Amino acid sequence: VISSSFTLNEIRDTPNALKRVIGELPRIREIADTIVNRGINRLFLSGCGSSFYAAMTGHYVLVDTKINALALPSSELLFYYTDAINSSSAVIALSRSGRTSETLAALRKAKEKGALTIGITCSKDSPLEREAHHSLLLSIGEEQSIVMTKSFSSLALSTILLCGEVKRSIGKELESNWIPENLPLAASNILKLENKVREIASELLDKRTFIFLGTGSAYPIALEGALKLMETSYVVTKALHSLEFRHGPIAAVDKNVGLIIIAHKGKSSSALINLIRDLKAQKLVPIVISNIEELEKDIEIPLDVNEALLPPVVIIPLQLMAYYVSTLKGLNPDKPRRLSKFVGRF
Ligand code: F1P
Repeated sequence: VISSSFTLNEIRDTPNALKRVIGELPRIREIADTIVNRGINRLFLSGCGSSFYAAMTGHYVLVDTKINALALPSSELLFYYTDAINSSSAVIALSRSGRTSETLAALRKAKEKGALTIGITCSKDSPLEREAHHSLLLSIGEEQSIVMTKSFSSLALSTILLCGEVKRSIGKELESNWIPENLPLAASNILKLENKVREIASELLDKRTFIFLGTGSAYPIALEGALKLMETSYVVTKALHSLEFRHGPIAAVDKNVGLIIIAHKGKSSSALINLIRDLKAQKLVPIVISNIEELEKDIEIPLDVNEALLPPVVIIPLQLMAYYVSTLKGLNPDKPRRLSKFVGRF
């Protein structure tokens, strides 16, 4: 195991990055007010790869409002949705580098169509930062790693907060368990489970396929956890909405398949408890990441806040798992084959 890995250091730096993002709340409120004052009724949340999954996390915050929020990969937004973009739309484009080709193309098209454009990026003076009508720069320290870790958590948190502030700005009260301030400490606490995650990873080295399950805001985490493992460990992975697992995919599972479920406390808790019980009855024993009291857990999520706020913290054990599966297999997660920090043309 390489001890000087960028990736590992960057995962460990997530609590600081999350503090930085929370420090941006005044700017985030300003942007949210701009969106609401413009009378926006349709919000497109967009990015590529990990940035797309970060964009997805914001969507859940607005489902109970009159704003129609839709998360799409930038390419899909560009190819199939531009006819739906007009001056009542806002496009929120996320990109660590601020240079991803599809994301920039979608942003430019949206501007042409009269939409309000918001860029969220970690890269100062990048085209995204310069060209969006309003941009939010996340100064979380350079991320050297090719795969996104603390930048994913930061982009996700900023999007969740932005959608939360949009909700507040249209006059909807945020729930009493909307406590983003608790996230940095929870991130530090979950990082203390690193040795446990490493142990779990060491038992997964012979698996050829992995299935990640999550409901609601844990679904983008399942997607990002699955992506992290593919990028670092070159295994085939799939993410599903948890209950969809029983509608077909369960047939394909055998001892070569690793099964991981993020069972977070919220609207689907009791269904998840039943699902896990049924799986165990069929001798399918998933790795359980959870903050539901009644469940036996492999990794406990040390956080009890609104479920929409969980993604930036809950992704951490999955990032560590990807890191350790990769290094224990003798691979180098700092340099995944065929990948570069961003894709510059399509
Ligand atoms: C997006 C991204 C990364 C991925 C890969 C290529 O980059 O898809 O998520 O790890 O290395 O680029 P960005 O738009 O966030 O800079």
